[in-house]
Amino acid sequence: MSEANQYTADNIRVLKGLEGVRMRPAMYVQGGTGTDGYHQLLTEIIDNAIDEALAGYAETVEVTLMPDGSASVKDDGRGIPVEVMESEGRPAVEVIFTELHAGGKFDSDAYKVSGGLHGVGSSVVNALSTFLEAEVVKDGKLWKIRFDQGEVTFPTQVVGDAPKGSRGSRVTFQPDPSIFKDAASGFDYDRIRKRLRELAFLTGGVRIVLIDERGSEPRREEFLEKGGVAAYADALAGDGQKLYEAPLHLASTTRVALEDDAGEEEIEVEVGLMHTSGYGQTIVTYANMITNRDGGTHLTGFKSAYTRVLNAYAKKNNLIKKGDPAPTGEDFLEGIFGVISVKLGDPQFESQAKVKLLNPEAQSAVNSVVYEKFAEVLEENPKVGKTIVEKAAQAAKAREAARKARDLVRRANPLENDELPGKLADCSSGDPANSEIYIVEGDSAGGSAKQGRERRFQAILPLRGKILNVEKAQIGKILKNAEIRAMIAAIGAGLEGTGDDQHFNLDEVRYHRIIIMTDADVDGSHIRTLLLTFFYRYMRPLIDAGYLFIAQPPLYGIREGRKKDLLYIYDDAALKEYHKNHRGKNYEVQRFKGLGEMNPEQLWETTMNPETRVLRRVTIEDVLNASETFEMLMGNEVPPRRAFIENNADQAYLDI
Ligand code: TSJ
Repeated sequence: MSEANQYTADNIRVLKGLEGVRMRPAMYVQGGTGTDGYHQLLTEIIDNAIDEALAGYAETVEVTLMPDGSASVKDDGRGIPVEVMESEGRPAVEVIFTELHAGGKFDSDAYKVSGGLHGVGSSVVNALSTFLEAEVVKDGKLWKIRFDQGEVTFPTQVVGDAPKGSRGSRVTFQPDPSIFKDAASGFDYDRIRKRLRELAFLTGGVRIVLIDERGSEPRREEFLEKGGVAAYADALAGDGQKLYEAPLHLASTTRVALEDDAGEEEIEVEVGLMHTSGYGQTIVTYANMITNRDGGTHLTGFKSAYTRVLNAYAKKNNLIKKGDPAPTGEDFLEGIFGVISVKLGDPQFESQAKVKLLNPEAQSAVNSVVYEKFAEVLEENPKVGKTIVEKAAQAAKAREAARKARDLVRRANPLENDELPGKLADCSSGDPANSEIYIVEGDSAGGSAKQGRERRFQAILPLRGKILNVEKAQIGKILKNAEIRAMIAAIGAGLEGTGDDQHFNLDEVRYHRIIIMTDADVDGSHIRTLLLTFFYRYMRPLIDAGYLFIAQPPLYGIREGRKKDLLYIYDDAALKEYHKNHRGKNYEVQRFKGLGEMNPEQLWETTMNPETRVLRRVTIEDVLNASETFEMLMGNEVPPRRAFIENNADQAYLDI
């Protein structure tokens, strides 16, 4: 082939590749063509800039959301290479944005710890964008290349001079709305903000700026977390009572053997810890900056080394009194806030959603780093070691005491016998698959629900007032709480996570739809959060099985003129829409503050009738997002908790 023919053939091959991406976008973008996939494009570009910073060449990464739906990502690094690549006969920057498998130097070891789509990523973004522009500043020159629908429309060239000493890359792109049809609302500021805040913690020292140019006033926020994962753990602990001053930071890069004699690999391990006087366990895990909500090998490696170090430390320093129960691994973890971050070459996950890390080498890496560094930290900070062990010893004693108490009251304990709670209005069907239970806030709404329900398959359990925050109470106290006992007894399948031999048995669940129904106000969302936390900690299989739901009562009732029937409106967006379409303003809007404001018929009609109601199935993500810890940390509002709940009460469980 002549050189010219070779070039043409190459171009055709490239276009075919990108055409394939446009034809089957969901095959190339995790998250598909909806809102998730749309944001994944931005994540991919951001990760490339973050990589440059992590490699030590850039200090700042800036993300700007534009009024035309485009986004721009800028760094002050070395600049995307623009020189013509010998192997390809084209500028590197063009290859990066057009070759599905950008090979060679871009797959190099130094450049592959990003959480993005790796290699294929940037070209996939290009293929799915109406336009993409890359600007590169290096050696005093500004370079530019532009693509429209993936095709080069402005070839790589110098377009001007750049200020002396300036350098970096900027990529601007606009996701193609004809591909992302379900992502009409564009980039979600809060979602991106949350990710950037997370990245600031995970990169420890990279300055990340978010600018929104879409509103009437531009908005700008800066994230910089020099303390890295330790600052992250500290922030997670929030205003909980901390057991020592400075969060612990364990970090090292270690070389571990791969399985099947596949050689060795360097793995970067970073752990941040803060212990509190609370009773919950919050450990968040990341592989290559992707969160893994089900943990995996890194978490396993952490727990075993952590327990080993503390056991050895307690023994060596005689910290457990003779006759006292020995703390278990779980006891040592009581009240902990932790962040585990690993960076490895070829992360393997259990599912597409990357919820669980599988690499065995990550387990040995975390294990060895934590074993060495945690032991060192305790040696250097004997007060910290003593405090952690004393807290665990306390936990072990409390666990023992709770077990003894439970043994004593076993007869009268609704956890172990079949007696149903008095306030439960059970349904008559005995078939769990066709039975549902409404857990209702307040006796009065409970009363309406009892009257309004379809008795055959709908059971009602009213709860009185606030429910216990299970994150802040010891198991013995949790098991004594009347509201919690009533729920356990009504659901009928026990509970787990109590640190002894009890288990939750999904097969024994008496209702396959468990529906949380709370008021649409601040207290209502707080109660809902507490209930979600309870189900997450003690009946998680219920959530995994998809049995847990949130009822969606209407927020407003609209009376039009003299019409007798109310028109129900379920969210603020719908109300806005209604206002827009009814400018005569001959109608009256009533806001339902509580379920109690509806009579039994209304409650049935709007919220309980399976033919017309909308239920929201609860996912693990919902629970994690709703947990107070994450709200306080990642939420947007300044007096964090209540304001956040208030602002997001109606959105907290929407899949956005
Ligand atoms: F995604 C992307 F490719 F479009 C992209 C890349 C987007 C953004 C916003 C930044 C980047 C990027 C890439 N910033 N910095 C770099 N650096 C390199 O690609 C680079 C530069 C120099 C050398 C070298 O060996 O001299 C190597 C690399 C990988």
